[in-house]
Amino acid sequence: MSIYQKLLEISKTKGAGFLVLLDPDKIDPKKLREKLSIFEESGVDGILIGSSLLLNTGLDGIIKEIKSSVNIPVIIFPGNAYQVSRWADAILFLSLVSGRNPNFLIGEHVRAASAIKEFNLEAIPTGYMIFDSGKMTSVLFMSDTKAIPFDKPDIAKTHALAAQYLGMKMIYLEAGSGAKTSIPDEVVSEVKEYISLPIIVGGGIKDPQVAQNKVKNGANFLVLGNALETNSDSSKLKEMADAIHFKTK
Ligand code: 1GP
Repeated sequence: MSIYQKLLEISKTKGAGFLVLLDPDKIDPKKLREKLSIFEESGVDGILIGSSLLLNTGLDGIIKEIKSSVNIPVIIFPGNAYQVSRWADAILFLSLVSGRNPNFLIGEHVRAASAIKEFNLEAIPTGYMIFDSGKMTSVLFMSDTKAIPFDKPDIAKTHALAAQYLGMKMIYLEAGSGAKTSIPDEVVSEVKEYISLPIIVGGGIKDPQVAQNKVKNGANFLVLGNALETNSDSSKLKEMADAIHFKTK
């Protein structure tokens, strides 16, 4: 079964998937294995790895280590064409459709394509949409694009639909890592009603109730990064996983 199929299955059986984003620059190698086993035990469904700006040159080694520690999918969430590794299960092949920067619509993709083929890495075409959470996030700065305002759901809907017509298999609604405010529930539900693709929501989600509301409004996957870097004890994680998987509880 492809990783994409596996993700769809998770969303179907659990109501939504809980994905954790690991930023290679913030990983403490001494604590990685322990952290990963807590993730898996607590009900995390998959690991995303990548960063808008990556300083660490050891991505391959980190992914290899993650893969040897967990049985859940390990998926690259790349900030550019250098973030490709043969050790991952798949890569979100992101096209930054909310922007008009050709480099992130097709440029980095061309640079990465031959390595993805050589590594036999599953590419999951994903329409990536950045929203304005009221703060200049790394992804917005590094991509040199404009963000969609939270109060313009029509702009969000039509971008998502265009991405669907372009053949994307998923839509990622991104408030940016460390965003002050996560994507509003109304934006999630309006996009959900307008398109037929699975929706990933990330950026600024810290609270289980906030996460659950996104699922109730149509999110198929939630991505958490920052909140788990500071607090990843197993009871908090379990609480978050239960909130996201509430349909099966
Ligand atoms: C960023 O959506 C992810 O790409 C996660 O964001 O770090 O704010 O959880 P946080």
